Amino acid sequence: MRIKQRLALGAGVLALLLAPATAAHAAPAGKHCVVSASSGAPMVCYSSFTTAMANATGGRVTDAPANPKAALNDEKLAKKLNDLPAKAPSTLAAVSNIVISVEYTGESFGGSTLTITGTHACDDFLSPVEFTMTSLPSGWNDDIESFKGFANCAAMHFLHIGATGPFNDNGFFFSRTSFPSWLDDEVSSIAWT
Ligand SMILES: [Ca+2]
Ligand SMILES: [Ca+2]
Repeated sequence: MRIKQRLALGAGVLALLLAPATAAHAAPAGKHCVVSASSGAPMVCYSSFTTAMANATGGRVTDAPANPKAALNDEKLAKKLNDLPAKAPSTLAAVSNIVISVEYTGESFGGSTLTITGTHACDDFLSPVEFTMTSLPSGWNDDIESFKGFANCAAMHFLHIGATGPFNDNGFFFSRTSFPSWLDDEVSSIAWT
């Protein structure tokens, strides 16, 4: 079994253990942003998650559910996003239009969203790390409470900027419905592998 397959099983068990009863924080509503982990282009925000996802994918996924919580429980959407790396880009899609994760301001995929794109899928190995965001875009520092990875990318969320140091959550996950209390609303950088 490859390392990341074991990781997927472990994350599933952990997700059950961490399943929250209620949202701990009131998340700002109606903001759906897209940013590249690779290009350095500025973040762009939309009022609609469907529009954000269409832009994140270069027009290849135009029918994402408007409710981002429903969207992340939608296996058809997950399959479309996970299949993006294998598809030839359309004339609209840039090479960077692969969704590697969706970050949420609320627990259990609630609240506002930050869709993060990369140039390719992640491989099956934890090392090397494919993408690193050493700080988060404006308004997103210390505001993330859950996330889901795509394109085979597992993420490690860090307490501080720089994606280094001992105070990270010590593991890569494909999805988390909540973070431990010391990292809840405290994420300041992210790495994907
Ligand atoms: Ca922090
Ligand atoms: Ca890797």
